Order: sequence, then structure tokens, then C-alpha cells
Amino acid sequence: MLDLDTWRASGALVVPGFLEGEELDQVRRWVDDIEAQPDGAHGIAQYDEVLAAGGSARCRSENILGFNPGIRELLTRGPLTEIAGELLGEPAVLYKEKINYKNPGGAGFAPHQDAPAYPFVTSTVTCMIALDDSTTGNGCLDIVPGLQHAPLPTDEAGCIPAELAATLAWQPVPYGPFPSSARMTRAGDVIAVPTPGHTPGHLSVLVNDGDRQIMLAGDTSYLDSTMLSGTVDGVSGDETVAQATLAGIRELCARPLVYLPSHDPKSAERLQERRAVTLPRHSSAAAMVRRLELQSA
Ligand SMILES: O=C(O)CCC(=O)C(=O)O
Repeated sequence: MLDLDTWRASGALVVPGFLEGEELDQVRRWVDDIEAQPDGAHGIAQYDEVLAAGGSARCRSENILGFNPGIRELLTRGPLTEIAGELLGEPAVLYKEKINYKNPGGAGFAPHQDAPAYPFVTSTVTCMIALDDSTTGNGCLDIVPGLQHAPLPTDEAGCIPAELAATLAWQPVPYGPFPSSARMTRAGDVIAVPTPGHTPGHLSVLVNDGDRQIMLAGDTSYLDSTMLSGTVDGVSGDETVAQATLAGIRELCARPLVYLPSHDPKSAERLQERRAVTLPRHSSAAAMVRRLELQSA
């Protein structure tokens, strides 16, 4: 069921769990493949940017549908266009697609509205599928709720003039299990996340290490098994908060997660082997149910 009241009031809607598990991994592999193509190959337009630390990195790919039938299917049929159609109040068709790569030290985006870039259509929704968590620490989208029907002035680059942008009430639209996070390295590969439960201000640290995330989980649970079962096994001032944290950690397991609580006697061994936790089967069943709910929404 889509939260249309929030959509109408703010102009934005987050659909948690839109892509999960193997389906998400598949789309990540497609995107890696597209990113690796040379500019112009198969009609793909590639754009690179200069990074703050020097060097350059790919920041955008456009015109990708002819290259990858799976991405074409994802963006032109099924749940995405159905949801967009429901938000628009009429059947939706894809107008433009692109992949943005947000590298640490990249330029990001100047405040703008998309509509001025689409002079040939009167009504649009922009859909972002976040393939990685999108948090305040790694550069999530910020919006100004409620301005969706107000065309703002633009500068020569088509963006909202900086003086006006500075007066607006921007709010982050984080997506991922944690409402906030803080990058602890310039590369963004070590990230602190709030994991309250054992104590109100409890933090954990995530290290992105190639294909794995390593979580220094402190006292979120004593064991990996109690995290997986959602059992609050230690001292906790508020068990509901602790359980929500454990549920957030289970969401992280959509990507391989080496989970290392301080008191788990098996933590050292898991780190040495870089062994990820395995979600019980019923978790993927829950994801399927959410997906089916979206399809029938
Ligand atoms: O993901 C973002 O932060 C903004 C992307 C965007 O506004 C765009 O591609 O036009």
C-alpha cells in the first residue's frame, strides 16, 4: 500500500524493499557492467568527473536501455511504472533514464528541480532506485518537502540560484536501515551508524571491504544467532529500540555482512575468514511478500 498522503503533502515517497536480495545483486551486476563500457559503446553515453582528491571517475551513464534488456524491463514495465502511474494519476511511460555514480570526493548535484529540464512534458515523477544505502553520511538526496508544485527560478546552469537555495528548508531523504550515518574516512569506506538498544547512544562501525561489509557491532547482541532471531539477549533500557536495531542489521545482510559483536566468541574466527552471516530462509519469503504487495498496490 503506497503512502499517498505523504506523497501529496511532500512530493516524495520512499518505497522500502523495492529491490532486495538476488534481484538487487543482479541489478548491481548490470550496473557494474554498464559502468565499465567505453563511452559510445552500444550507444551508451558515459560522463566522468574530476574528484576532489585528484583523478577522475565515472559519474553518469545515459541511454542504457538498448544495451541491457533486464534494465529495460525494470524501468519500463511492472512495479516501477505501476507505482509511477499511481502517483501521476495516469499511466506512466519512461521519458529518460540514467545511472548516477556518487563517488567519494565527487561533485554531487547543485540544488535543482527536474521539470525545467523536460520542457516537452507537463507532468513527471522522478524515481530513484538506490542500489546502495543512501544516508546522510554517504550523500543521500535532500529535498524541500511541499515545493513540488512551485516552479522556482533557475540560473544559467538550470539550477536554483544559490542565494535562494540557501533559504529553503532542505531535508535528507535517507534510505537504508539507519536514519543517519557519519563517514569517518575521506574515502567513505568506514562509516559510523547509530545502533541504539544496549545503550541509547550506542554506535557501530561499518567497514566496506570489497564485496563485504564488516560490522564492528559492539553490544548490539552477544551472538550472530540472536541478531538473526531478533532476540534482545543483553541489558537494554528499551527492548523495542534494541529490536528495531537488530531488524536494521538484518536488512544490511542484503549485502554480505561480516557481523562482529564484541562478546561473541566466534567473532575473531568470522573476521579471519571474512565469513558473512546467512539470513534464515523466512527472511527472503518476507521480502517476496512485500514485493507482491507492491505489485498489487
Ligand atoms: O541523487 C541525487 O542526489 C540527485 C540526482 C539528481 O538530482 C539528478 O540526477 O538530476
